Amino acid sequence: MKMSKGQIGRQVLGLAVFGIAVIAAGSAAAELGQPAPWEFRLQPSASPVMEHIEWFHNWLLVIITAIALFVLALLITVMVRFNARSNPTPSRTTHNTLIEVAWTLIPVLILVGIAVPSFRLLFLQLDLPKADLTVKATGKQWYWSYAYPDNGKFEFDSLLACDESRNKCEQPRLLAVDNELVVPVNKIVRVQTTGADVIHSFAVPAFGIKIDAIPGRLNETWFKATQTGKFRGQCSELCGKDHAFMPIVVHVVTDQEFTAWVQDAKKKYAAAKTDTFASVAGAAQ
Ligand SMILES: [Cu+2]
Repeated sequence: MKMSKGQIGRQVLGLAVFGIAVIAAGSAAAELGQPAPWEFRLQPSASPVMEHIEWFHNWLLVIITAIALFVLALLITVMVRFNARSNPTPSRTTHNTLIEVAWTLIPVLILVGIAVPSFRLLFLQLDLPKADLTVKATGKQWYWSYAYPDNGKFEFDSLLACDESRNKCEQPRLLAVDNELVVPVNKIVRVQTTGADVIHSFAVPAFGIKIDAIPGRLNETWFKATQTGKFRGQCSELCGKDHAFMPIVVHVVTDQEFTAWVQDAKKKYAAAKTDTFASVAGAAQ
């Protein structure tokens, strides 16, 4: 099928309009703590670590865009100015000290410009600040159990809610649970993860955390939620047939709400499993 210039123009215009619409929808639909249709950017951040990740992501985007444009410009120059027709007798130059020093030094400087903020981010993620609260998340086939070792030692299971069709549920499909992990706002929460059967992974995009939950090991990460609300994540390690059905919901509340919730939770989940707390205490030593 042959297309006229006008038809091609209209198709290109159509694609451009579609592209802009997708970008606009992606940014407009961004909702705190959960994914949105057509979203292609990072979820809005709600923790200092995620803010840093977002900044680093944007910084890398600037660098790679500049490099790609520079290489493209070099390629076009070579193709246009130095092809056999426009440049029939090529120069026989083999060395240029200035250019050789430049193409060694500039990439080194670019790498240093990437490495410094990258290490700073790694330290921020891995160097746990003094925690106000510890929660232990145990990945199980296929749900999470949460334990609160310092707030009265209780533990409960968090199972998928709303697993029927989307119409029957007010909450986002496959991202809602019956018992949410509740934490106070602006407090440093240490998350310890382990697996009861196979490897799972505890991930909440808005907090910038993703950490494997491995049987026989206790992994640690931390977050400080800077806003109240519900923040949703999913198990991020293929862990079996219901891997897609073990979401994570962190409900961030005010201090007073948290204290009240702990009082209720202690009664509700009174049958705490002592072995869980023994392992948390053992790992802390
Ligand atoms: Cu899992």
